[in-house]
Amino acid sequence: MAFTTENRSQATAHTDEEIDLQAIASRIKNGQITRVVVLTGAGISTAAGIPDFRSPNTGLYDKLAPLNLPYPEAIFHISYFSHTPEPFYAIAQARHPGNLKPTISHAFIALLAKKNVLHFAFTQNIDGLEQDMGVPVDKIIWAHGNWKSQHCWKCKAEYPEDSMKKAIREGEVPYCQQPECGGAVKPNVVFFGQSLPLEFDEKQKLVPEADLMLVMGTSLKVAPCSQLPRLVKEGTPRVLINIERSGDIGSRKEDVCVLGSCDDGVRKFADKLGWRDELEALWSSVVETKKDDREFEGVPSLDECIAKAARQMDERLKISNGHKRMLESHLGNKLAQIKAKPTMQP
Ligand code: CNA
Repeated sequence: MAFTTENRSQATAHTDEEIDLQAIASRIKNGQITRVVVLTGAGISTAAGIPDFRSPNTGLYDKLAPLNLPYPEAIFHISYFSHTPEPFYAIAQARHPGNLKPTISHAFIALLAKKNVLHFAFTQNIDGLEQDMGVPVDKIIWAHGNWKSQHCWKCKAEYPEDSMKKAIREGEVPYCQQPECGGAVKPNVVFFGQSLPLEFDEKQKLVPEADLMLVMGTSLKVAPCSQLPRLVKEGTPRVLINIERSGDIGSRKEDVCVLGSCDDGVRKFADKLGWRDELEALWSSVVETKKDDREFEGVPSLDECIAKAARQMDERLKISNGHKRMLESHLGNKLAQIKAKPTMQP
């Protein structure tokens, strides 16, 4: 990214990325940047204890191997869920955000709103931690939905919150209570193969209005959110804070890639903005007061849930193989009896 040569010569001890971030921070402070559009993904919540999808070894897709799914994404695909919801609910208790607290990266988005520079935020996350952190609900879209409500995937009837929590806590599939339906209940998260909320199309029109786009904690591999950074006008800076490079960020001269953890990245950005103390105070005030959801006390870890589900699926497979062998032998005996008995022939 090329800002002024003055910026660069003033801070020769700093990396290019720090100089660029400082230049952007100065433009926010002096009011040249007032419309920040944020796009976030699973990487802003890994520090809260929720694994992302694709990080090697720690990501959910690698952890799901013992379940022998047709492919890892199947657990979140609507066509797989519609006939086999068990694996989703087997791990749901460990992924439910009941007892999780927002990270300082969530707090940074809330602070942008407090400073009146948050134009709009798009999150692909379903944990709802932005809301817990106080990001105003009219400034954010949960593009992939969240866990805060649920309905039957088949007849779309609402399902009570307390029954849902009980099912998740026990690792059981909740079924619709409507007469003659019996469909599996699904939290209102968008599965692969489902449409995004209707307002997504409307909200994405806000992206070209941005005078800064901040992308955090996403591999930019899931469409259509992965396409949002391309809607930013040429000449407008895009800042990526992520462990690795993602999407096409870095391909434009105005792009800044701050590689490393999201929490370190936002702290660095807040230092340059002179907002660090305010950021830490805002975060602590929420984290210290957020009450644990007692329903989720002592739930097993994700690894324990996966190991248990793998054992159960193995058991079921043995049972269904047993049934198959029993049926085969039963049919074999019947056929032998039929062959042995003379039947009436014309
Ligand atoms: P992803 O494809 O797993 O990518 C995550 C990205 O974040 C990767 O590039 C990682 O390198 C990076 N990353 C991980 N931890 C950190 C960290 N601490 N600091 C900086 N970078 C980090 O996930 P995406 O969000 O890109 O994919 C979109 C999917 C993920 C959506 O459908 C979500 O619903 C889904 N998801 C959501 C959650 C959640 O709600 N917390 C968790 C897991 C997956």
